[in-house]
Amino acid sequence: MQSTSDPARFFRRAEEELLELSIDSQRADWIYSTYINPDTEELSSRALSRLMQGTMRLAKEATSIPVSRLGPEESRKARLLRASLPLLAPSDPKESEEVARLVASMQGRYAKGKYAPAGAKEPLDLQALSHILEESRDPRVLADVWIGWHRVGREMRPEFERYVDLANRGAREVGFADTGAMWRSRYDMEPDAFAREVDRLWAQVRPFYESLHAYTRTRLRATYGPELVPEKGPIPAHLLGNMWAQQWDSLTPLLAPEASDPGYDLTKLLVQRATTPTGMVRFAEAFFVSLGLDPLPPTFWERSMFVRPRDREVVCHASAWDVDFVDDLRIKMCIEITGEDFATVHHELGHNYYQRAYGGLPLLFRDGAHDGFHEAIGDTIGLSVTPAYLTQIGILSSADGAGDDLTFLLRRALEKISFLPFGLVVDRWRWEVFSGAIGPKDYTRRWWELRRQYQGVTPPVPRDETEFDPGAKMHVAANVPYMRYFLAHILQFQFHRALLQSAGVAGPLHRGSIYGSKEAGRRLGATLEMGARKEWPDALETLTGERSMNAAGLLDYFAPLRRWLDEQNRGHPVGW
Ligand code: X8Z
Ligand code: ZN
Repeated sequence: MQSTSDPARFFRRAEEELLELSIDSQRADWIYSTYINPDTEELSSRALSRLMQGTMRLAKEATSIPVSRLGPEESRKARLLRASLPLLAPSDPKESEEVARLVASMQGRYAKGKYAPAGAKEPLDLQALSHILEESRDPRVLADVWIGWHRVGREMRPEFERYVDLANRGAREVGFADTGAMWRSRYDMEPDAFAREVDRLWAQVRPFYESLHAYTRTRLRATYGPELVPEKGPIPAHLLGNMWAQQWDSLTPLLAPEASDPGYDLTKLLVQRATTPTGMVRFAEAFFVSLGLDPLPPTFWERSMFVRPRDREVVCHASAWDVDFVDDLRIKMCIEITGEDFATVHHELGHNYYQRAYGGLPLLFRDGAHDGFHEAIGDTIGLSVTPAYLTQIGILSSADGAGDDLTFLLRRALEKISFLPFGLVVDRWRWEVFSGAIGPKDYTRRWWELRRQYQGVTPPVPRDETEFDPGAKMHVAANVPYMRYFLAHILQFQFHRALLQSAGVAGPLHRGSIYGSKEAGRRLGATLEMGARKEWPDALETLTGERSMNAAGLLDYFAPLRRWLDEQNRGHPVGW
């Protein structure tokens, strides 16, 4: 038992202990994620279990300190401590190890998932299956690949049911209604108020999404015929160029108007100039350095995983790490030389630069202002990857052509706007699961009800409860909260607009880049350094001058496309 009679001393000790447990857990998790086998699975589960138990004990002790004895920073620490992990286990060590093992096992199943489509010589992994979804226009091939991948969820189902039960009991021990309420408590407002906040933001962007959806449906109907694509109803999810229909930009060639100038193809340009995986990361680092931030430490280049190893199973889903919570920064990614991965390396380095900027704060403040900020930083930089920027750094030559504004915006909207309802659905579903509003016999049914309601998509074939389709998404299998990405997709445009302004860049938002702007870099740096020390409206104000999240930047960015889409939709039904 640590003494709680001196709050300052209690938090100093608690943070010391947590740091040690967290580093142990990170190291074990890194080894597991880059070399999946039964031993690493066991070691990482045990380290996570110890971290959960320590966190649980300290969180309980912190609540026993009378509120009147806590200074403002200490009461913030006490609040953050209770919800510092996305998973808490019951304090019984057996159950704590069990839930840690369940999550490691589900994540491992997902990472090792494979399917051999009809005619393939060998089973393909998710990356290879995803390429088929992006490139093929044969609906039978698309359905086969889609159905094949979704089998990965099946074996997880019993594990998932048990994990929900154990995780909820852990969250309840520290006073949350359930794990979903614990996740929603991380936004400096009541969990219910946060749910309303998300609805408010969705209402701002929904009409635009519906417009994009209607246009996409009309074009897909022309491609695949009225038997497959209804005039008024939802779009079959396997036709949208992505396993979860969360990002439709691979359909750009199909959806761009005939007379349009698509301009350059970033994938081709990168391949032509023989860009290496390390080279991709160097480009992203150079952007941050142009803003006045420091280059990444040598250990980043030595310890990161940039490519899929040939001889072992790894978690390929991209992630950014700070193993010692100071500057042992790393990314883990199976980089391919594509425009999509070019964006993803910027996304990941956004996490690393954030981690480094807050690395000097007390441990409990070493986090984003909220997790949507964390996800938005690298994407904000990605919005500055414009044709003018690519020309400036020599990737694009004047001969390649920058393309027209409309096609550029359409591609961006298919990448970012299509994502919004998916970003919302994953945790709307999980919040209901954790609260008990839906039970195991309704998991898959409710998943599709929500996906139909928000995204306007349907599965290629009827689904039933022998399937577990949510488990075919990494963040569900690995217990990673998802609402952060919805927030980030709105925030990044708010950030982009504000940073362009501080950089003194005028003109349309989609053409502007903050590359090389020390002033934008200062604002960004000042925000990152705040970590989670202050409530997020303070961080938002530092970055943008505003204190509430809103979609004005997003709507402004896409305004010309929005007008054009509404014109194209004239005479066609909108909605489903
Ligand atoms: O998981 C990610 C990042 C790592 S934090 C690559 N993203 C979400 C996803 O892939 O589903 C980025 C956008 C949404
Ligand atoms: Zn991320």
